[in-house]
Amino acid sequence: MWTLIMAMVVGGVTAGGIKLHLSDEMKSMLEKSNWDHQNTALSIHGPITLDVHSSFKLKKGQVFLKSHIHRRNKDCAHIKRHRPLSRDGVYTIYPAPGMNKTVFCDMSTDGGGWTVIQRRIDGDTNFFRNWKEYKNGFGHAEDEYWLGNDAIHALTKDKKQILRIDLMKFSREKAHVTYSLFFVDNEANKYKLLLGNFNGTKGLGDSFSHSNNSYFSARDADNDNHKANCADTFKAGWWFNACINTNLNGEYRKASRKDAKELSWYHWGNSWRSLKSAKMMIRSVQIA
Ligand SMILES: [Ca+2]
Repeated sequence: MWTLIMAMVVGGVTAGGIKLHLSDEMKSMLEKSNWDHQNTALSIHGPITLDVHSSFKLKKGQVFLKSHIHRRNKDCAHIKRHRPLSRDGVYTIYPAPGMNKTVFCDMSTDGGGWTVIQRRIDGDTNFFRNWKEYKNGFGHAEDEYWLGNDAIHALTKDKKQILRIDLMKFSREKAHVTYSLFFVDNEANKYKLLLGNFNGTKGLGDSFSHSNNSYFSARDADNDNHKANCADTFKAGWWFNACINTNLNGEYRKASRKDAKELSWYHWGNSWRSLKSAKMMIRSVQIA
Protein backbone atom coordinates (compact mmCIF):
# COMPACT_ATOMS: atom_id res chain seq x y z
CA MET A 1 0.00 0.00 0.00
CA TRP A 2 2.73 2.45 1.02
CA THR A 3 4.76 1.61 -2.12
CA LEU A 4 1.76 2.40 -4.29
CA ILE A 5 1.21 5.72 -2.54
CA MET A 6 4.86 6.66 -2.86
CA ALA A 7 4.82 5.78 -6.55
CA MET A 8 2.03 8.30 -7.00
CA VAL A 9 3.60 10.93 -4.77
CA VAL A 10 6.95 10.77 -6.55
CA GLY A 11 5.42 12.58 -9.47
CA GLY A 12 6.29 15.68 -11.51
CA VAL A 13 3.01 17.19 -10.48
CA THR A 14 1.72 19.91 -8.21
CA ALA A 15 -0.61 19.10 -5.33
CA GLY A 16 -1.76 21.59 -2.75
CA GLY A 17 1.05 23.94 -3.76
CA ILE A 18 3.67 21.21 -3.25
CA LYS A 19 5.78 20.26 -6.26
CA LEU A 20 6.06 16.50 -6.55
CA HIS A 21 8.41 14.61 -8.84
CA LEU A 22 7.43 11.72 -11.10
CA SER A 23 9.53 8.60 -10.95
CA ASP A 24 11.25 7.64 -14.24
CA GLU A 25 9.14 4.50 -14.34
CA MET A 26 5.92 6.46 -14.06
CA LYS A 27 7.04 9.09 -16.61
CA SER A 28 7.86 6.33 -19.07
CA MET A 29 4.53 4.63 -18.41
CA LEU A 30 2.62 7.88 -18.94
CA GLU A 31 4.48 8.72 -22.16
CA LYS A 32 3.95 5.24 -23.60
CA SER A 33 0.28 5.31 -22.73
CA ASN A 34 -0.15 8.80 -24.12
CA TRP A 35 -1.62 10.17 -20.88
CA ASP A 36 -1.37 13.81 -19.79
CA HIS A 37 -1.39 14.45 -16.06
CA GLN A 38 -4.27 16.74 -15.10
CA ASN A 39 -4.10 17.20 -11.36
CA THR A 40 -3.24 15.53 -8.09
CA ALA A 41 -4.92 16.25 -4.77
CA LEU A 42 -3.07 15.40 -1.63
CA SER A 43 -4.48 15.27 1.89
CA ILE A 44 -2.63 14.28 5.01
CA HIS A 45 -4.41 13.15 8.20
CA GLY A 46 -2.04 12.92 11.12
CA PRO A 47 1.41 11.43 10.93
CA ILE A 48 0.95 8.48 8.59
CA THR A 49 -2.30 8.73 6.68
CA LEU A 50 -1.97 10.02 3.15
CA ASP A 51 -4.61 10.13 0.44
CA VAL A 52 -3.59 10.80 -3.15
CA HIS A 53 -6.09 11.43 -5.94
CA SER A 54 -4.66 11.84 -9.44
CA SER A 55 -6.39 12.26 -12.74
CA PHE A 56 -4.84 11.75 -16.15
CA LYS A 57 -6.23 12.67 -19.55
CA LEU A 58 -5.64 10.65 -22.68
CA LYS A 59 -4.69 12.82 -25.68
CA LYS A 60 -7.97 11.74 -27.28
CA GLY A 61 -9.88 13.24 -24.35
CA GLN A 62 -10.62 10.20 -22.18
CA VAL A 63 -10.12 10.89 -18.46
CA PHE A 64 -8.65 8.40 -16.06
CA LEU A 65 -8.89 8.89 -12.30
CA LYS A 66 -6.55 7.07 -9.95
CA SER A 67 -7.04 7.26 -6.18
CA HIS A 68 -5.08 5.79 -3.37
CA ILE A 69 -7.03 6.31 -0.16
CA HIS A 70 -5.49 5.12 3.04
CA ARG A 71 -7.75 2.67 4.83
CA ARG A 72 -9.92 4.35 7.49
CA ASN A 73 -9.18 2.17 10.50
CA LYS A 74 -11.59 2.54 13.40
CA ASP A 75 -9.04 1.58 16.03
CA CYS A 76 -5.61 0.04 16.57
CA ALA A 77 -7.02 -3.50 16.41
CA HIS A 78 -8.20 -2.86 12.83
CA ILE A 79 -4.75 -1.52 11.91
CA LYS A 80 -3.13 -4.61 13.41
CA ARG A 81 -5.52 -6.91 11.60
CA HIS A 82 -4.84 -5.35 8.20
CA ARG A 83 -1.11 -4.80 8.79
CA PRO A 84 0.02 -7.52 11.22
CA LEU A 85 3.64 -6.30 11.26
CA SER A 86 2.67 -2.82 12.55
CA ARG A 87 4.85 -1.64 15.41
CA ASP A 88 4.15 0.39 18.55
CA GLY A 89 3.68 4.02 17.58
CA VAL A 90 1.41 6.90 16.66
CA TYR A 91 -1.37 6.25 14.14
CA THR A 92 -4.53 7.98 12.90
CA ILE A 93 -7.79 6.23 13.70
CA TYR A 94 -11.39 7.03 12.74
CA PRO A 95 -13.61 6.11 15.74
CA ALA A 96 -16.81 7.52 14.15
CA PRO A 97 -17.88 9.15 10.87
CA GLY A 98 -16.28 12.59 10.64
CA MET A 99 -14.00 11.95 13.62
CA ASN A 100 -10.27 11.30 13.36
CA LYS A 101 -7.85 10.98 16.24
CA THR A 102 -4.12 10.71 16.53
CA VAL A 103 -3.46 7.92 18.96
CA PHE A 104 -0.72 5.67 20.31
CA CYS A 105 -1.19 2.03 19.33
CA ASP A 106 0.38 -0.66 21.49
CA MET A 107 1.12 -3.33 18.89
CA SER A 108 3.33 -5.52 21.09
CA THR A 109 1.65 -6.19 24.45
CA ASP A 110 -0.19 -9.54 24.55
CA GLY A 111 -0.60 -9.73 20.77
CA GLY A 112 -0.99 -5.98 20.20
CA GLY A 113 -3.89 -4.09 18.64
CA TRP A 114 -4.46 -1.96 21.75
CA THR A 115 -5.81 1.58 21.40
CA VAL A 116 -4.26 3.67 24.17
CA ILE A 117 -6.88 6.03 25.62
CA GLN A 118 -4.78 7.46 28.45
CA ARG A 119 -1.08 7.66 29.16
CA ARG A 120 1.00 9.19 31.95
CA ILE A 121 4.77 9.01 31.77
CA ASP A 122 6.45 12.22 32.89
CA GLY A 123 4.01 14.91 34.00
CA ASP A 124 4.39 17.07 30.88
CA THR A 125 0.61 17.26 30.41
CA ASN A 126 -1.76 18.80 32.94
CA PHE A 127 -4.75 16.50 33.66
CA PHE A 128 -6.69 18.89 35.92
CA ARG A 129 -9.03 19.98 33.12
CA ASN A 130 -12.63 20.92 32.49
CA TRP A 131 -15.54 18.95 31.00
CA LYS A 132 -15.03 20.19 27.46
CA GLU A 133 -11.34 19.32 27.48
CA TYR A 134 -12.07 15.79 28.71
CA LYS A 135 -14.83 15.53 26.09
CA ASN A 136 -12.51 16.42 23.21
CA GLY A 137 -9.24 15.06 24.56
CA PHE A 138 -5.90 16.74 25.25
CA GLY A 139 -2.15 16.13 25.23
CA HIS A 140 -0.05 14.43 22.55
CA ALA A 141 -0.21 10.85 21.30
CA GLU A 142 3.56 10.41 21.40
CA ASP A 143 3.65 11.66 24.98
CA GLU A 144 0.93 12.02 27.64
CA TYR A 145 -2.73 12.34 26.69
CA TRP A 146 -6.42 11.72 27.23
CA LEU A 147 -8.04 10.51 24.02
CA GLY A 148 -11.36 12.26 24.69
CA ASN A 149 -14.65 11.02 26.09
CA ASP A 150 -16.54 11.34 22.79
CA ALA A 151 -13.93 9.17 21.06
CA ILE A 152 -13.86 6.70 23.96
CA HIS A 153 -17.66 6.41 23.74
CA ALA A 154 -17.47 5.85 19.97
CA LEU A 155 -14.84 3.13 20.41
CA THR A 156 -16.68 1.31 23.21
CA LYS A 157 -20.35 1.73 22.28
CA ASP A 158 -20.63 -1.79 20.83
CA LYS A 159 -19.91 -3.07 24.38
CA LYS A 160 -17.24 -5.44 23.08
CA GLN A 161 -14.09 -3.79 24.42
CA ILE A 162 -11.82 -5.02 27.16
CA LEU A 163 -9.74 -2.59 29.21
CA ARG A 164 -6.15 -3.14 30.24
CA ILE A 165 -4.32 -0.82 32.63
CA ASP A 166 -0.53 -1.01 32.91
CA LEU A 167 1.10 0.57 35.94
CA MET A 168 4.69 1.11 37.06
CA LYS A 169 6.14 2.24 40.38
CA PHE A 170 9.17 4.49 40.74
CA SER A 171 11.04 1.31 41.74
CA ARG A 172 10.30 0.15 38.14
CA GLU A 173 8.08 -2.66 39.43
CA LYS A 174 5.33 -3.28 36.86
CA ALA A 175 1.83 -4.76 37.07
CA HIS A 176 -1.39 -4.69 35.09
CA VAL A 177 -5.10 -5.30 35.41
CA THR A 178 -7.83 -6.11 32.92
CA TYR A 179 -11.61 -5.63 32.91
CA SER A 180 -13.56 -8.00 30.66
CA LEU A 181 -15.82 -5.13 29.55
CA PHE A 182 -15.27 -1.39 29.29
CA PHE A 183 -18.16 0.78 28.10
CA VAL A 184 -18.48 4.54 28.33
CA ASP A 185 -21.90 6.00 27.57
CA ASN A 186 -22.47 9.20 25.57
CA GLU A 187 -22.32 12.80 26.76
CA ALA A 188 -26.09 12.98 27.37
CA ASN A 189 -25.58 10.20 29.93
CA LYS A 190 -22.51 11.94 31.35
CA TYR A 191 -20.15 9.30 29.96
CA LYS A 192 -21.36 6.77 32.52
CA LEU A 193 -18.92 3.92 33.09
CA LEU A 194 -19.71 0.20 32.84
CA LEU A 195 -16.99 -2.27 33.85
CA GLY A 196 -16.83 -6.05 33.51
CA ASN A 197 -14.93 -8.60 35.58
CA PHE A 198 -11.62 -7.69 37.14
CA ASN A 199 -8.38 -9.61 36.72
CA GLY A 200 -5.05 -8.44 38.11
CA THR A 201 -1.46 -9.57 38.20
CA LYS A 202 -0.16 -10.74 41.57
CA GLY A 203 -0.36 -8.08 44.25
CA LEU A 204 -2.62 -5.76 42.33
CA GLY A 205 -6.18 -5.47 43.63
CA ASP A 206 -9.29 -3.96 42.09
CA SER A 207 -9.26 -0.20 42.65
CA PHE A 208 -11.42 0.78 39.66
CA SER A 209 -14.69 -1.08 40.31
CA HIS A 210 -15.58 1.52 42.93
CA SER A 211 -16.17 3.75 39.89
CA ASN A 212 -18.43 1.24 38.12
CA ASN A 213 -21.78 2.80 37.10
CA SER A 214 -20.46 6.27 37.96
CA TYR A 215 -20.82 9.38 35.80
CA PHE A 216 -17.78 11.28 34.60
CA SER A 217 -16.88 14.42 36.54
CA ALA A 218 -14.44 17.22 35.81
CA ARG A 219 -13.30 20.31 37.70
CA ASP A 220 -16.35 22.20 36.42
CA ALA A 221 -18.82 19.27 36.44
CA ASP A 222 -19.66 17.60 39.77
CA ASN A 223 -21.52 14.38 38.87
CA ASP A 224 -20.20 12.30 41.77
CA ASN A 225 -21.82 10.80 44.88
CA HIS A 226 -19.99 12.88 47.44
CA LYS A 227 -21.10 16.17 48.95
CA ALA A 228 -17.80 17.72 47.89
CA ASN A 229 -16.60 18.05 44.29
CA CYS A 230 -14.35 14.99 44.00
CA ALA A 231 -12.74 16.30 40.79
CA ASP A 232 -11.64 19.41 42.63
CA THR A 233 -10.51 17.48 45.71
CA PHE A 234 -8.48 14.95 43.70
CA LYS A 235 -7.33 17.31 40.93
CA ALA A 236 -8.55 15.19 38.02
CA GLY A 237 -11.33 14.37 35.60
CA TRP A 238 -12.60 10.83 36.32
CA TRP A 239 -15.52 8.54 36.99
CA PHE A 240 -15.77 9.65 40.61
CA ASN A 241 -18.13 7.86 42.97
CA ALA A 242 -17.52 8.91 46.60
CA CYS A 243 -14.82 9.43 45.56
CA ILE A 244 -12.12 6.99 44.35
CA ASN A 245 -9.79 4.07 44.95
CA THR A 246 -7.54 5.02 42.03
CA ASN A 247 -6.57 8.39 40.69
CA LEU A 248 -4.99 7.64 37.31
CA ASN A 249 -5.63 11.21 36.09
CA GLY A 250 -4.34 12.80 39.31
CA GLU A 251 -1.36 15.11 39.64
CA TYR A 252 1.98 13.78 38.44
CA ARG A 253 4.98 13.81 40.77
CA LYS A 254 8.55 13.08 39.73
CA ALA A 255 9.05 10.90 42.80
CA SER A 256 7.01 8.60 44.98
CA ARG A 257 4.86 10.30 47.62
CA LYS A 258 1.76 9.32 49.59
CA ASP A 259 -1.05 11.56 48.40
CA ALA A 260 -4.40 10.54 46.88
CA LYS A 261 -4.40 13.72 44.78
CA GLU A 262 -1.62 12.14 42.77
CA LEU A 263 -1.43 9.39 40.16
CA SER A 264 -2.13 6.32 42.31
CA TRP A 265 -3.81 2.89 42.61
CA TYR A 266 -4.71 2.22 46.23
CA HIS A 267 -4.96 -1.59 46.02
CA TRP A 268 -1.34 -1.97 45.05
CA GLY A 269 0.12 -2.24 48.52
CA ASN A 270 -2.93 -0.54 50.10
CA SER A 271 -1.27 2.81 49.69
CA TRP A 272 -1.88 6.11 47.93
CA ARG A 273 1.77 6.14 46.91
CA SER A 274 2.20 7.97 43.60
CA LEU A 275 3.20 5.96 40.55
CA LYS A 276 5.75 6.56 37.81
CA SER A 277 3.53 5.64 34.87
CA ALA A 278 0.06 4.52 33.85
CA LYS A 279 -1.48 3.45 30.58
CA MET A 280 -5.13 2.65 29.86
CA MET A 281 -5.83 0.80 26.64
CA ILE A 282 -8.73 -1.01 24.99
CA ARG A 283 -9.15 -3.79 22.46
CA SER A 284 -12.10 -5.65 21.02
CA VAL A 285 -12.90 -8.93 22.71
CA GLN A 286 -12.73 -10.83 19.40
CA ILE A 287 -9.01 -10.24 18.84
CA ALA A 288 -8.06 -11.39 22.34
CA1 LIG B 1 -20.16 15.99 44.64
